[in-house]
Amino acid sequence: MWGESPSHRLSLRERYRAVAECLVEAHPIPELPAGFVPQGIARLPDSSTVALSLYHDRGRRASILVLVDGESGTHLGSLPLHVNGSPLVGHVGGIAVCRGYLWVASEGRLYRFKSPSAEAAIDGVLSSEMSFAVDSEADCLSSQGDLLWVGEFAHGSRYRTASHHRQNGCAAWAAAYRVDEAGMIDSTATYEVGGRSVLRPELVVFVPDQVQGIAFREDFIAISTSYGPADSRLTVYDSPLTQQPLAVELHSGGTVPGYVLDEQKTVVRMALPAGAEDLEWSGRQLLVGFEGAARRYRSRWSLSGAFIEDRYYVLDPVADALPADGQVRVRIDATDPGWRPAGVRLLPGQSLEVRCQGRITLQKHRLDDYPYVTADGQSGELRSSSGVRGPNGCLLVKIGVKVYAAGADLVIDPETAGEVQLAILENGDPANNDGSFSVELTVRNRN
Ligand SMILES: [Ca+2]
Ligand SMILES: [Ca+2]
Repeated sequence: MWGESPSHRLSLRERYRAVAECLVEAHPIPELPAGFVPQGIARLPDSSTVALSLYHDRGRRASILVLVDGESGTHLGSLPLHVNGSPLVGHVGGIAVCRGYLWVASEGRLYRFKSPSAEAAIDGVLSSEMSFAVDSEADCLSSQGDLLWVGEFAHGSRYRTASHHRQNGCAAWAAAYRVDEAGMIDSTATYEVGGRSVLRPELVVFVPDQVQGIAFREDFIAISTSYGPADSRLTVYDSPLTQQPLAVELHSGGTVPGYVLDEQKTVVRMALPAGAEDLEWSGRQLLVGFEGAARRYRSRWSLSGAFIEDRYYVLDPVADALPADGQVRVRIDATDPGWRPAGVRLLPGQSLEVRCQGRITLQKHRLDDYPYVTADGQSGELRSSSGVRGPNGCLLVKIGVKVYAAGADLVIDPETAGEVQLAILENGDPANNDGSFSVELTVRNRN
């Protein structure tokens, strides 16, 4: 009943073909028979454990965090959530891991917890001593580097967001808060919204209504939208964050940079079973949980024809949107030391091979001036950064050599992603350049 059956698998394929085609794995969500309702999802820093947050349908018991072994699907344990010694009886709509802490978004606040270990889940509770008021109901949560993205649910007049969240035809926003190395929100500026003093976000993205989950990568933003027993929708957009931002006016009078999700820039769109909730990217995989199998909804939604899903999914939805291995050849005028776009966009999970052809002699060799370049460059040997983030999210590849010889090559395996730009460090010596110098870039998909 509560577990998976072969017929279940078959009907998933029949009803949600796109999901079945990108489904990597699915494991049962624990604690549904006890009356808990799934909301948040994230992977713990050890990356093999998946955590979900659930609230209780009678609202008197502490909301819980359940830990599941991501490979076997084994339920490792359940931890009641406490705040300042009292049970957290909140909606716990989203969770994420950032700076080594587990963060829970619930009813207008972000709660910081120590990230639990599988051992800690055997008994005991998970306690938070720190929380932050944010400018929304905080219905879902995801992390992107040191940013926490807090999303909110909007629907009709019952779930209406603050007026400054509704712009450019959008019903709601997701707001980013930066977490510093000590695990504190890196913002002390506050302003008043609806009688609450909230932290000022660093940037915002305007989103449609019915958002239950939102997750950010360098290149893509994924949202899950759902309401009631109807099919949910998963939409993946090209990230608008490299565009020119709007200046969004806050209640305090200040402004914050804002971006708008562009429906024209939809990469993937697919139907999901009813009750899709919080999201999280894990590399190129996307985690999503469902609330439709909770005791609160299960029978009622079944009668309405909903597909009841009692598992969480790990999807690989952007495989088709990632470019295949490919080569680009870039000619470089060696007498011009400026930056130039290489016509390559590197995505997370990809590496870049740089192969130089032709010959170039540089006029000066002040390699010490370039912190990403080793200073012991031998003649004919390629030296470069491993890829440095530049302005507007571009990836800067500085080429620092005395002399390039044909066939010198290098693999750049960046942590980050973005447009690739190339630069020669110094002016080339015209007397020693025959103009044939070029760089061949090959993008490789890891794993
Ligand atoms: Ca929710
Ligand atoms: Ca999440």
